[in-house]
Order: sequence, then structure tokens, then C-alpha cells
Amino acid sequence: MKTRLIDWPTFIISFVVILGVVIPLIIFPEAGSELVGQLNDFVSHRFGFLYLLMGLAIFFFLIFVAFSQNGQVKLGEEEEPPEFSTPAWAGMLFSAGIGSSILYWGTIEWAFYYQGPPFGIDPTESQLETIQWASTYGIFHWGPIAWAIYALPAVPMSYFFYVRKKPIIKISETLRPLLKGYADTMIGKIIDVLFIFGLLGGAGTTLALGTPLISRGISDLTGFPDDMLLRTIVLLVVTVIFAISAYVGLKEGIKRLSNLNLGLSIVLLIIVLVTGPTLFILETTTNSIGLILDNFFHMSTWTEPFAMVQGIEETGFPEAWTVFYWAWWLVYAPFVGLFIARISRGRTIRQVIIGSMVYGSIGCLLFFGIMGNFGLFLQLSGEYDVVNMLNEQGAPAAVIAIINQLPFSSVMVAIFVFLSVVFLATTFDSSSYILASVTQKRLEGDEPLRWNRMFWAFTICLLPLTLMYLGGLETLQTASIVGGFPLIFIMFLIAWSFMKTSTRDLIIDEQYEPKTIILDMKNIREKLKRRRKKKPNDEE
Ligand code: NM2
Repeated sequence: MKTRLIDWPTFIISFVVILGVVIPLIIFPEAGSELVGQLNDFVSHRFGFLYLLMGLAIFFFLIFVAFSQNGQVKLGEEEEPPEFSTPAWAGMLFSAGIGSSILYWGTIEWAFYYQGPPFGIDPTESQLETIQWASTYGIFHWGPIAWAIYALPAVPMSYFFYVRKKPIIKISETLRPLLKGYADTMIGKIIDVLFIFGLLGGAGTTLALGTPLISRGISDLTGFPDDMLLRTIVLLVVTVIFAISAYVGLKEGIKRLSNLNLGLSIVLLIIVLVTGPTLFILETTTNSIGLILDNFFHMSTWTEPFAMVQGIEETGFPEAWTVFYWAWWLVYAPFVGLFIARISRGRTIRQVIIGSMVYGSIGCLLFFGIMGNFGLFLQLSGEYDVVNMLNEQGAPAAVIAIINQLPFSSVMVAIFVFLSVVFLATTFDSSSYILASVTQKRLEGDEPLRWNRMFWAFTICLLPLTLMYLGGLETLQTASIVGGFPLIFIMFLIAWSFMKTSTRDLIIDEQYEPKTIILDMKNIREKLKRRRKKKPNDEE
């Protein structure tokens, strides 16, 4: 084992912090859960507005960068082609950033909004409005702002790695221009550890949602009871699959699994679109796009401030949904950013930004538009009472019940379950790959050490598994969302650090000429004259 490559302080502190949170939760589950719950209420109620402002600010910042000179910088040498083809690149970034949660929320999120709509709408009085928002809000929560949160860390990380040729991709490294020598001290380590802790909790949330979904599907197919034993087996099998993929490495394992993921997703979506209510799906999805564009600012800043004036009780919608989602995307962002950076050699910064935001949002739109509206159709047409199933037996049961309404239902459930496994695996193999990279001083060859990849693969699975048994998994998720709070400020710092460094580099390299287009009017006039001779009515 080449232990000299390991960044021991970061490695050990991360592990100790993780154990420091998990072990008390195992010993004092109730007190722990209460404390973490209170902290969460505090953060999401007091600082909910800050999350919303952060989302909007990141979105506009990246659009600005994409179209500024800083966005034209290429990540790599002049002649170098992109390392991965655009479809492979888009597929990998989608598969890494999106786990099985999209199958879960994409199919069922509408049913939550259907019962608890936003904007203080009364679901019994304004049914049409309720339905419209139910089919739309999920697309917003998985849309361009969310993807901008993912893309932000990718920009400085890839800049520092490919342009400034720093040997490692770490958050602390992107902050070096601001932190200076402090990047190598405890401050730098704490920043890296914060991200590792956040990712562990974000991944815990993913597993907590994905495992019951898969086990419900398997139980439906095989008749085995959907109990703890089945869930444990599911979790272990998934762990082994993604551990193998991480072991094989980025080029082979992760890319192959990601291709499988995309291929299967397309098959599932096409089948549901064609055999389901095609026109309804197309119309509602189109309608949602318009609704989001019309209400983009309202949705991204709605904090529910006037409930008491309206004489109604607060619904808690912004905290439970938009703020929670932004926080969840945020704890995943440094990891996905690192991963996007890792696969973006040879692209420009603009391509990275626009590519992640556009491909990512379109991918999510397809899932929410097709799977979600299929479920909504079942409800509205009276073919199947999804909401009742959700309220009686919970979300995993309701999702599987929706898939069961498709023709060849068993085959469809089998495809759905298999796809959930692959989606989980593709998110987790890249997480362990990245965790391993971050806990190393440098990479040898291009990849982090194998045993290090395996170590993180098992850590991010086994800890949530333990907590799942003890009922503390929810607490860990909440803890990580709360623990991710400082990331808001770190995001601000890395954006600043990137602008400062890249603008200075552009100036030093004398690339500050604004790219203005100067029209050659003489030439244009002459051409127009020639044309007028041919067509006498043409105006100048
Ligand atoms: N996000 C995209 O569980 C998953 O699908 C991983 C979740 C942050 C909501 C990411």
C-alpha cells in the first residue's frame, strides 16, 4: 500500500468526525435526533431565505461567467480535444449527480404537492391551480438553479486543475488565492472535511430513499416480505456493485455503468411515454415549462412571509421543499463539481457551465414530465388512486404501484428496480472515487488508490446501514443538511476566488481585449450595392 500518497490529516479527521457524529447517534438515538431536529428547524426557518438567495445568485453568476471572457478559457492545451465525447460526458455527469432519488421523486413528488400545494393555495377550493403546480414544482426543484449549484464548484476546480496545473482537486485548493498559506493549515482541512461530512449525509439520504424503493419492488416481484433482511441484502448487493465499479476505475467501470444507466433510462422513459397517456404527458410538461418561466422569480424566492396576514397557518412548504432541496444539492455539489471537473478536460468553462445546466435540467425534466405526469394521469382519470396508496402505505409502495399500472407490469417493475440499482451504483461509485481523491495528497497516474476507493465505498454504505437498523438514519440526513450550512459561504468564497484568479490571469496574459465585433461598413455597402443591382427593390 502506498500510504505516502494519503493526506493523513484530512483522512483521519474526516473519519473521526464521521464517527464522532455517528457513534453518539447510535448510543443516544433519541436525544441526538431531538437536538439535530431543533438545529434543522433553526437553520431552515431562520436562514431559509439565505438558501433561496444563494440559489438565485449562483444561477446568475454562472450565466455571467459563461458569457464573459473568463468563460472562454479552455480547460487544457490549445489543440487538445475533449477527453470524453459530449454524449459520454453528459451521461456521466448526469449519472454521477443523480441517483435513484429521481425515480422516487420523479414519480411521486407531484402527489405531495397535490395534497399540500404552494403559495397558500387551498387544494379543495382551487383544484386546477393545485394540479398545475403539482405537475410543475418538481421540475423546478430539479431544474436550472439546482444544476447551477452543482456546476459552481466545477468551474474553479477544473480551472485550478487543468489551467493552473495544480496537482490536486480539492475545495481548499480552489480557495488558496484567498486563504494563502492558511490553505495548508487546519482551516483548509476543516473545509475539506466539511464537504466529506456533507456528502456522507447526502448519500445517506439517497440510500434511505433508494433502499426501501428497491426492496419494495423486489418484494412485489418475488413475494418475499419487504423487511429489514431484504433491505440489508439490497444495500449489500448495491455496495458490492458500485465497489467493483469504483475498483475498476473511472474510464472503464464508471463510464460503462453510466452508459448502461442512460440506455436503460431512455428505454423506460420511451415505454412510459408511448404506452401511457402520451398527449397528456406532452401537454402537461410543455405547460409546466411555461409556468416555470412565468414564475421563475416567484418560485425561487417564495418564503411564505404573509401567512399570518392571510389568517392561515404556515404550510412550511418553502422550508420542507425548496430550502431542503437547495441544501441537499448543496451538500452534493462539491462532490459533483469535483467529478464534473475530473471529466471535463479539453472543454471550455462555458461548455461546462451551460452543458451541466442544460443537459442536467433536460434529463430531470424528462423524468419528472414523463414519470410524474403518468402518475398524475392515473389519479385524475380515476384509473388508480395513487394518493390513497401514498397515504396508506408510503411513497415506495405508491411508486411501485404506479409502475404496476403499465402494460407487462412485472417486466416494467423489474426494469425499474434494476435501473434504481444502477442509478444508486453510479452515484456511489463516483462518490467513493472522489472521496478517495480528496483524501490523497496527489494522484499517482490519474486515479486515486484502489484500497482508498474501496475504503470509502464501504464507509458510505455501512454507516447508513448501521443507522438504518437503529432508526437514526433520518437524524444523520438532517445532521448533514445542517452541517452543510457553512457550504453556503464556501460557495461564495470559491466563486470569488475563481473570478479573482482567472481575471488576473487573463490580464497578465494580455487577454483583456474586449472581444468586440467591428463591422466593415465599406465592404457591407459594396456588397449591398451589388445585390441591389440584381434585386432593385432591396433596401440598404
Ligand atoms: N439530489 C440531486 O439521490 C440522488 O438522486 C442523488 C440528489 C441532490 C437531489 C442526488
